[in-house]
Amino acid sequence: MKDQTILITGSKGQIGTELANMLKTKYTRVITSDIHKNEIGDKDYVQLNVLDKNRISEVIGDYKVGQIYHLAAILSAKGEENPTLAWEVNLTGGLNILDSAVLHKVPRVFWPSSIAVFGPQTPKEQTPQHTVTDPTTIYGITKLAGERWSHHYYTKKGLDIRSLRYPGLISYKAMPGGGTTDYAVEIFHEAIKHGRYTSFVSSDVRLPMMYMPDALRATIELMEAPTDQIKIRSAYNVAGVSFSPKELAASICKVIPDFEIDYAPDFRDGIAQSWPSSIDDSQARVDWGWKPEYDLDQMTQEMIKELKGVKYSV
Ligand code: VAH
Repeated sequence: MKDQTILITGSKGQIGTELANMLKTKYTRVITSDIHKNEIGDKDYVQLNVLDKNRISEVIGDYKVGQIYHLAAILSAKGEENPTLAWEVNLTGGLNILDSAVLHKVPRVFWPSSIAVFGPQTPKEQTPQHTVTDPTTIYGITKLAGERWSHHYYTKKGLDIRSLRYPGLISYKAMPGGGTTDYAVEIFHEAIKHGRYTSFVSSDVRLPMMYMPDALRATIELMEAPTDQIKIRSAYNVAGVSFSPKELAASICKVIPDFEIDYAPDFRDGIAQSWPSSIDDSQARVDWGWKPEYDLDQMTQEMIKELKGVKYSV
């Protein structure tokens, strides 16, 4: 058990929920935080609004935080519906965290980016680590700006900040909120409950995705890598599996043969079409030994097994 105190923001979200549990098995103390009240009376939970710079500094100082995982963010679809809020939470909130980390000399900070930093002019297949980034969503703009600020805080202020361009993340323990890739989580719940799903992303739009266990391992492996192995201080490309709604439905049919999908694309289809289809993560593999472990069918089988067991007990 490493003798350090970890602070997680956005700990009630899709990633934070699971990352907190994993870090609690590795570190002496994990302080979870989110904007919501603490209904369950967890003594190591702090209600924290990332726009409250003074409170952030107070929490980091009081708990002598050794690492920060800053996950609080407004995702792509919700960000299009409320651009100002997305910019405030994702950028101003992020800079509040970085400034407090510098002030309190926090040894390491994780602030994730996303494949949403890529856009229509980005090469679609095997998108390189260094390439055109022309995001069309507010979320993607905030994540690209966040990458450049991270590089600035590393080179000019000596902050050991690390980041990953997360693909769409698939998990069964906590629901995603307000994203475009949420379809790839909803589909499993609907497949089990109703045997059918109407996708808001068109059938042939392939997107880079990753099963949550791979994403959590990538995050912790990046944060625990020796400093001299980290050559990218904007954000690393990482890849898991790429698939389209049609390919995901075919994988589900191998477990639930009668499952049916149909399509009603909405504005989120346009967002998905602006993103790459697959990611070249060779630099992460070389620098700190990244390698995914789940393929599409392994993810599908585990998602359905766990949801049937945990949530729907069918
Ligand atoms: C979203 N799940 O859909 C997030 C993610 C690449 C997508 O950033 O907005």
